[in-house]
Amino acid sequence: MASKKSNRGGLLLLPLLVLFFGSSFGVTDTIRPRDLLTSNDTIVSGARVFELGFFDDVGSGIYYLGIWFKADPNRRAVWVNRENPMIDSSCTLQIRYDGNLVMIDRRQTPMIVNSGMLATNANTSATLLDSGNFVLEQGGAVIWQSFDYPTDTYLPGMKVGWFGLNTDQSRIQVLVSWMSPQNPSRGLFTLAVGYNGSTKLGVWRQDNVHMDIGFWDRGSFRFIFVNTSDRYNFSYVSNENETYFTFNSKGTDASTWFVMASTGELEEHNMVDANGNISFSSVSHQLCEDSQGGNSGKCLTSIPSTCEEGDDFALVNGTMPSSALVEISQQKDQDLALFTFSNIEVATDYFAPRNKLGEGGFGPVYKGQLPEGLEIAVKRLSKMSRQGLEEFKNEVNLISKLQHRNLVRLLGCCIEGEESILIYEYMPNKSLDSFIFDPEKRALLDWRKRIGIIEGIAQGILYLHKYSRLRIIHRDLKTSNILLDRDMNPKISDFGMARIFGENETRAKTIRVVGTCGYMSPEYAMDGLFSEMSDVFAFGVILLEIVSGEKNIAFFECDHSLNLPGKAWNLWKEAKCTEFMDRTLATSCSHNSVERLVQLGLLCAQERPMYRPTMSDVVSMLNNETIPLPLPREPAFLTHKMDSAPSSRRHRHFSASEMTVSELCAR
Ligand SMILES: *[C@@H]1O[C@H](CO)[C@@H](O)[C@H](O)[C@H]1NC(C)=O
Ligand SMILES: *[C@@H]1O[C@H](CO)[C@@H](O)[C@H](O)[C@H]1NC(C)=O
Ligand SMILES: *[C@@H]1O[C@H](CO)[C@@H](O)[C@H](O)[C@H]1NC(C)=O
Ligand SMILES: *[C@@H]1O[C@H](CO)[C@@H](O)[C@H](O)[C@H]1NC(C)=O
Ligand SMILES: *[C@@H]1O[C@H](CO)[C@@H](O)[C@H](O)[C@H]1NC(C)=O
Ligand SMILES: *[C@@H]1O[C@H](CO)[C@@H](O)[C@H](O)[C@H]1NC(C)=O
Ligand SMILES: *[C@@H]1O[C@H](CO)[C@@H](O)[C@H](O)[C@H]1NC(C)=O
Ligand SMILES: *[C@@H]1O[C@H](CO)[C@@H](O)[C@H](O)[C@H]1NC(C)=O
Ligand SMILES: *[C@@H]1O[C@H](CO)[C@@H](O)[C@H](O)[C@H]1NC(C)=O
Ligand SMILES: *[C@@H]1O[C@H](CO)[C@@H](O)[C@H](O)[C@H]1NC(C)=O
Ligand SMILES: *[C@H]1O[C@H](CO)[C@@H](O)[C@H](O)[C@H]1NC(C)=O
Repeated sequence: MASKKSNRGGLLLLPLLVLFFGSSFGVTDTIRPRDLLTSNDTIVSGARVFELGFFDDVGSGIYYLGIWFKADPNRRAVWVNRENPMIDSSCTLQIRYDGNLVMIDRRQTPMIVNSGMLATNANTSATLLDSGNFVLEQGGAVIWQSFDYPTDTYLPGMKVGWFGLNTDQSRIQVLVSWMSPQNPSRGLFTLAVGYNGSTKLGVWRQDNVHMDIGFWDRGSFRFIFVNTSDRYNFSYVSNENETYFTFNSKGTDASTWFVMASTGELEEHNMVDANGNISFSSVSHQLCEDSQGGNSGKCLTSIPSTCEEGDDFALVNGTMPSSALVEISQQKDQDLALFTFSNIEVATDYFAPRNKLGEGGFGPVYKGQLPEGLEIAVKRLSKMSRQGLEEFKNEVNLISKLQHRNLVRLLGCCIEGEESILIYEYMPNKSLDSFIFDPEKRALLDWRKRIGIIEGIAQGILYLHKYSRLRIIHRDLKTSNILLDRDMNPKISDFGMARIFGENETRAKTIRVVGTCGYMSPEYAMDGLFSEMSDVFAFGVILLEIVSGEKNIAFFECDHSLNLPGKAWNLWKEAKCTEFMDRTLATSCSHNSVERLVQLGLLCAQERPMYRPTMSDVVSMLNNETIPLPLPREPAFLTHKMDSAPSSRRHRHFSASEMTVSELCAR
């Protein structure tokens, strides 16, 4: 309770004032033994920020003990003792003979406010602090505080999370919405941190439908659907004893707090005026209503996010224009938007060649437009020998739940007859390769943008590897699979494809091999072994391509010329990384950071998987310039060790597919 002693200047006058005004609490912030707070009395924190007292649930005759902003004319409570409603205005609050804070109404049954932590002697006092925390102290030490028992309001300094882990008194601290805007009893929605070291904040509905709304991302908190404002500053703590989020307000005259509203929205409120004018602004972190819930276009910004084991999700209703939404199943396990084939035909003008965006590893991609104007990318999967419709649907359904800002969002699918089609959000700026390898457009990506892109890609892969339940290995990371949104943020595409097609099918004739030679790790290309480390390898190559603006060529193609890691190694060794760098970056880069990135790229592209960092290492190294990088080893394929690879092996692995080796790896 660091803030405890602040702003309590009026305290010394207290005995005098009490003498004059009897039981009036208007000028004190503390309740002591023998004080009696009636339903007409309040106490006010030292700097008059908060007020505590009883308030009534209009017209119902029910009184609750609560805390509200002193300046709030509506006295909307930010904390309520919701478990103990008082049944009439005769209610009082006092410190009992045993030191506990009790409320009594005409039933004459004392309700202990600090029931979570009882006093052990009578030497207690209860003080309302300017943070909004109401603390019960015994012998000078805080034994109970309202901040440990939040209601629906997340005030600066409050913690939401898990405590006392590994003890027999572990507890979870959450926000639970009011039943209705007037009724403070427990409502349907809970704001909580996921179990077991989760870095995510989510909203749970009573029926266990759950949606992540924000997450801890390299030292800062991000809301998934709304840009995090700069008014507040979250911190995240996770260790063997506790996992929680807390936040404070930045600046002096602004205050921000959050309310888990009875509608399921998480509202962001701001006090903008030190004069005491409270202005409310609310952000739309809301849980989608399901089809029973009325409906409306209310959750346009809400989409279900990554699921945890055993969780179900709200339907994605309202995220798709209704006319395109041909079927949204109402069953819990099917929350994917299904489109009819004729919808897709209309959207793409019957797959008109002019709408073709490109040819991905799994089939052509078309641009489409839904009647409401939403632009989509339509991937028409090559005819495939599917295991079965249901399995395919399940798989797509799982993939559609992966949500990360560095992954292209899968909006839905269409399965009809021979057709299997995936519908994605449309990325106006095409793919990364269309910029970095283009003599003109490469200049549009300065050093800072490239760093941002590298970091974004790393985040996306880390999410696939580590944080998503599916633990996806992409297996076909390359610059043409990194798409760029309106603001040039990178988004990984095709991330669930390896999974959808299944391991065996990725090697089948009709489908191109997963992996593109320049990005394939030696162990994958030669022996078909893949792991997270093969993605790390591909990431290393992509990183070097982004820095140099040059395309890599596969190690088995480089009979004469040096491949990109080889070239990077030679220049890095001689501390000439700026020669490796894309010339257009000369004015915008910083020398040290070029050096460091090239070294990181080399580490990722090490021949042996055991020498490569994991994706979380990569993210830390990108994030924190002071983390020392290990020294890379000489890339093996530079020394032509790989030349000894028998050509029959190559034959075995590549001839079985129709992968266009020569096209992709043009000498
Ligand atoms: C509270 O104030 C009202 C109006 O002044 C008065 O009628 C009522 O008796 C008071 N109640 C208590 C418990 O003092
Ligand atoms: C009560 O607590 C105060 C500190 O808050 C301490 O100074 C005092 O000695 C205590 N009294 C008794 C009787 O324990
Ligand atoms: C919690 O997470 C750790 C590390 O991820 C894991 O080893 C452990 O089994 C998890 N515990 C539970 C109860 O899920
Ligand atoms: C937030 O959104 C605004 C406008 O869309 C944009 O200019 C700004 O860069 C965004 N901030 C962050 C941190 O993404
Ligand atoms: C954010 O909060 C942390 C922890 O309280 C603090 O160390 C840091 O200085 C704060 N940052 C800003 C910009 O207020
Ligand atoms: C966890 O709690 C134990 C027992 O109170 C303490 O010894 C240990 O230092 C705590 N660990 C952390 C990381 O705070
Ligand atoms: C804001 O506060 C000032 C000073 O107290 C007051 O004059 C003004 O009317 C208030 N504005 C609103 C919208 O309440
Ligand atoms: C990215 O796309 C947006 C929207 O189409 C466009 O305004 C912007 O100019 C593009 N950026 C670049 C660098 O081409
Ligand atoms: C893949 O093929 C191998 C060898 O043909 C077979 O043993 C294995 O069961 C197949 N795996 C799947 C998932 O079909
Ligand atoms: C960066 O890394 C150094 C060395 O490992 C560590 O001491 C420091 O705390 C890290 N900084 C941040 C912000 O994580
Ligand atoms: C959501 O789905 C329900 C039931 O399928 C439908 O009645 C409602 O119109 C849909 N809402 C939107 C915005 O598409």
